[in-house]
Amino acid sequence: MPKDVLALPRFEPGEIRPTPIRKFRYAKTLADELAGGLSKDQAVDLYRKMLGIRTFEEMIILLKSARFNPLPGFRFIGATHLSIGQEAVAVGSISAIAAHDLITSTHRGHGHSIAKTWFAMDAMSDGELAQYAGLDAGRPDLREAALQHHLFRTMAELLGKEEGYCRGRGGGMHIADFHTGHLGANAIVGGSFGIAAGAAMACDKLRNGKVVLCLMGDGAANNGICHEALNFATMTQFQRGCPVIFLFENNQYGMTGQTIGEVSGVVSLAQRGAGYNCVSMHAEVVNGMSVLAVHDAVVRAVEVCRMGNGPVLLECSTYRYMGHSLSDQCTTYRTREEEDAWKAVDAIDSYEAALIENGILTSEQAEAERTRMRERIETATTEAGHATDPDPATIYEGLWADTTSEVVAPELATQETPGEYKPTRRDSEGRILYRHAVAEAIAEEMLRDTRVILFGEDVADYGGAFGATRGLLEIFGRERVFNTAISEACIVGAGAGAAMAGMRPIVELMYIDFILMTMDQTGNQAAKARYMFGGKATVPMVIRTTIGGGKGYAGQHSQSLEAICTQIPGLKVVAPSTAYDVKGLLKASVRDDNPVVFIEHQNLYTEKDPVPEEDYTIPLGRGIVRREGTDVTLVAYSGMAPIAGKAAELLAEQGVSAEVIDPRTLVPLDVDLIATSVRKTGRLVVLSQAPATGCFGETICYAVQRKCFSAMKAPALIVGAYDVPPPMAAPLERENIPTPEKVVARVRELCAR
Ligand SMILES: Cc1ncc(C[n+]2csc(CCOP(=O)(O)OP(=O)(O)O)c2C)c(N)n1
Ligand SMILES: [Mg+2]
Repeated sequence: MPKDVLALPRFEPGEIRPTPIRKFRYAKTLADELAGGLSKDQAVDLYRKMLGIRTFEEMIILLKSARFNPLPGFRFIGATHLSIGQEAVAVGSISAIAAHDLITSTHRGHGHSIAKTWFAMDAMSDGELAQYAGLDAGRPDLREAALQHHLFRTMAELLGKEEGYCRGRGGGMHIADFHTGHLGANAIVGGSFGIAAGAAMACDKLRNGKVVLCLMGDGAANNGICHEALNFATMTQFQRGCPVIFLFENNQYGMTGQTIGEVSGVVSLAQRGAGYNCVSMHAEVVNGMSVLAVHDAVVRAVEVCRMGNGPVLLECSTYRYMGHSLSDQCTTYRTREEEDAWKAVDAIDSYEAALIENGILTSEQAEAERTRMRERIETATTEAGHATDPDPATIYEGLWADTTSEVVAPELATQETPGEYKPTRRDSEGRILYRHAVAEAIAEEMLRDTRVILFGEDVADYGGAFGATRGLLEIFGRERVFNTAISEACIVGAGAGAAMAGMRPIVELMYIDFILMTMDQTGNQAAKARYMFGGKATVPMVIRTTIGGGKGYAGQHSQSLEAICTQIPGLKVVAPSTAYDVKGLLKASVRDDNPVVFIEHQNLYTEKDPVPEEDYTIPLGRGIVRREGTDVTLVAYSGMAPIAGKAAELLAEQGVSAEVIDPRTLVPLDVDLIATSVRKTGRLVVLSQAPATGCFGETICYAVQRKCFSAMKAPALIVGAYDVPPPMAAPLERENIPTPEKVVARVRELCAR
């Protein structure tokens, strides 16, 4: 499919002038806003919410020092990243988005989570609110009680209680409330950029009109995923711009490193917008100490996004009054003079003064607001302190989604495609190639469910580096099959974000070696979201990747890194060895509501076997006996499975009867199938293309020995690669990867014991 823009040689001299970036353009006063339609109630509401955040965080200081009298002896153990001083950013920005819009947040995110759910509750009807907060809809103080409930659940999460928003699995640094559009705080600096970009892309593709507000620290602006996500969101190929607002809450410091003036070369983070698209991402620098200025900027940003012209980059200039955490006394890296200068323009004090000046509140009323807020927070904290500790017996709860998309609503099925779908032509024995099974599985799933999309490097026109997705662009068009930049971290992060926002993405990482570029997004984000957020997030995504080896591609293109994935709870890992299994397992992976790492083997792409044209799935977690035997059990998956088959043939010639098992799925692992076999044969040999030390075979051996140690006639054995990076030279590489002959030799030694 030809690209829209030809890449012709063009050498005309000239200048490229970035669109100017405005700063501090908001020039109105509260009086102007009141004259322009801001109601008195709305004006007070902004004040109340900023007070709510500050008072909440002042309570954390009190708790940390164990001086909150209603909870004598209480030990606060969680993180203490406070946003005191920055309240105008949380309230100003979240007041400007709609209740159904989404946010992502940071380790300093109490304010974001308090504001997001509070504003969302304001927008609920009495019935909705009563249901959400578990209250009686008829009670006269419903809204006040719901607020109290919200503050309680937030504090309960910080204290690690069952009633907390994430059942005490996440704590303050990972608080989320999917019901009100809060996709989660993130303790990895920059961890949410890709998620926000992907969620925004999904909102656009789902045409649900939602905008994503990605709240980030200034320090995060220098993290690699920031660059990848800003580029992802501005890709020219998106016909409608990605509806995401990247909002840098510039409190001047990372932990202690100064963002402007020390650890970056720009004078403003908004300047970065010029590096990403021709409109400088509509970037602006905003006064983050003015709730009205932040509100104004985000209202305009939302408009840009809803018009299909996003993304937008905003930098809100603000300051954190406290240290990075309560263990930081701020004595080494900033001055008292600097702190005082910011406190003199305090967001709450200055706004309160404006409210009084404009006759919205008297100073007595303002004082009463402050007192009332303290009472609310004290009540919420006391109740949270006495809330339920999670039962250790529930430790696994929330890890896996036990649902699938087996049944798809008819309106979600693909009605029309730009091109025609035809199943791959079979040979006379009904066989197709392993790589054709990949494309067929994806096509079938995309037809049955419009939420399934495919993206990654070169997957569209070229069909991926190994041709496994060839033809899908022609059938489904660029809206659903598209290339991304070479941004592995963001490919996975955007997949996770899109999944959290309602799609079912399949993303591709060309080689499993590159998964190391994505480990935060794969291991800390996609894998952990569900558990950390108390079992509420659903992340139905498939990360397709490949193992190579045997082609002289050496250390960075030949590894077998599946154990890196199996080590992280929350990821399912699948590694098929036949075309039949590829189709059935890939389709099951797409339907699974958990993130699945689906590992294909490059050397098997051109192998053929019979694959039905019909729709079928193979349940994840079920292995298969490839060959029956009585003397030894050989376990092998992916590229090692055919090696095990060959070894079994050679062993048979020598009078040794080997049973061959292909687990097909590594997580969950079909331990029972292997243990049943080992009980019969008494011997276990696992083949591993990965270096033997730390390989997934070790996990298999341990799991099986735990089940049937007494039936074993010899210790379990791994025939694996050496503990070296894969070497390039053919003799070295041949030596490194297990061969049938090597397996035979080791099995014979084992049987002779
Ligand atoms: C990837 C990563 N690196 C380092 C840290 C340790 N750390 C936690 S917060 C922080 C500073 C973040 O600065 P910024 O993004 O400006 O947010 P702020 O703390 O100012 O709100 C650091 C270095 C981390 N959590 N994650
Ligand atoms: Mg900062």
